[in-house]
Amino acid sequence: MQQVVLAAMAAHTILSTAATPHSLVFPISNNHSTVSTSSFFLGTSLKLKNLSISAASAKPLTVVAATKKAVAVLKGTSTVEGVVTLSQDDEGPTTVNVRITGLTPGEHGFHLHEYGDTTNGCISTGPHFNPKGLTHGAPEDEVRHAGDLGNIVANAEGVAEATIVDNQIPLTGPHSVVGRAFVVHELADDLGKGGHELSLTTGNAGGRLACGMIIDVLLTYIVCIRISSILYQNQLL
Ligand SMILES: [Cu+2]
Ligand SMILES: [Zn+2]
Repeated sequence: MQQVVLAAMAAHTILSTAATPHSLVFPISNNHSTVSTSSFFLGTSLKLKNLSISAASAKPLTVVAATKKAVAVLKGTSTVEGVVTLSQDDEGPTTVNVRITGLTPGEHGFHLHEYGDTTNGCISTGPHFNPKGLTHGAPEDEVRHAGDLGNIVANAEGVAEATIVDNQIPLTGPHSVVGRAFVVHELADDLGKGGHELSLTTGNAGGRLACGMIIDVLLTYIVCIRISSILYQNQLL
């Protein structure tokens, strides 16, 4: 529940500070949003899905080309934590804003891993997101995992801030990264060029310090309002 609250706070911040106007059109055509958050919000997403379908049948749906936004709150077993926000205009590249604290100064591998599952800690997020079945590489390489976002660099205070623009991590469509997870690593990613036995799978980036599932901002916001209203109606708030 703490993660839901954190995500809601992050979602609220993004929605209230967004430069572009937001359309409150539920992403009905975007099936993955509902599917990917179903484990997170249990039955509530089902209610939302039904709501959206009845709303769609009541009046014609206007499809608005809008900026898609997502967020991930990264946590681990150490003091490392952070927030990552993603935005994508239409079919363009995805812009990723990263702020992670509690790191040792220097480079840390930063990847998008396949699963949003953190049941057994960051190990449950699986391997790097790799829909094309390629080997590990640098973000600018032709041959890379889609999830290979290179390194982020922590300053002397242990804070890493970065803005990454990438074409292989869309927020919609069959290769959408919503529901997957970011992972920040203990060591630098050698970008596939270190000659280590792990270079071509993980970049030999060492342990997983913190991780967090990528969630749809607008959907989370709507779900959290709905949960709040249910709690209020039942006099639990
Ligand atoms: Cu990784
Ligand atoms: Zn990789």
